[in-house]
Amino acid sequence: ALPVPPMSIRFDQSAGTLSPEGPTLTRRMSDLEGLFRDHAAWQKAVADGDPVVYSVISSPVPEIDRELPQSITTIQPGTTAGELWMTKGHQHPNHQGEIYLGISGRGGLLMFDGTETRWVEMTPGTIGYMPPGWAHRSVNIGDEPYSFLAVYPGGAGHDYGWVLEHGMGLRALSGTDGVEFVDYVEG
Ligand code: S6P
Ligand code: ZN
Repeated sequence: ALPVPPMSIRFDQSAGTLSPEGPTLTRRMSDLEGLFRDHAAWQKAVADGDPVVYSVISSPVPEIDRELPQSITTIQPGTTAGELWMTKGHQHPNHQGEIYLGISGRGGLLMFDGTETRWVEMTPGTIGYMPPGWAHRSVNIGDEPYSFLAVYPGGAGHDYGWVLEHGMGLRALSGTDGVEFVDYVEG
């Protein structure tokens, strides 16, 4: 990855693009294996068209030490057996902090340090802060796409295995009065 000059980066919300742009990523249901509590419902959703659950567009700032890359994640609204659609979730291997800024829609930021779970509700304008050592997952709690900006240390890395192994403490389900939380293991 090459260094980039000082620049302005434009987010076009209706087109869903950043310019200049960096890598983009699309995560479908099939990419979320082992994350939903109801495995059969997950399998059925994969067989049933394998919908896009979220996408991530990035600026060209490289993911290397001392840089500050940014990306915008958009999670589609939906549930799988009552569990709200979400990102895979990860831990930064070298325990570095990160910030999110809510852009549109309604979401939540679930954080887990291996012992405690915290939930931060995210609406447009909310800055969510993830201290070093807190794994994080984003959840769409509304009925429209939920988008947020992430700014993170370029050397932070993404450990997805940590979440597969330790979970996130709680799961976010769609309840009659909004979000309902259940224990991660028992569901
Ligand atoms: C990166 C930051 C976000 C996520 C994105 C997708 O540190 O936290 O850009 O990568 O929201 O989530 P995930 O868990 O699939 O990487
Ligand atoms: Zn992160």
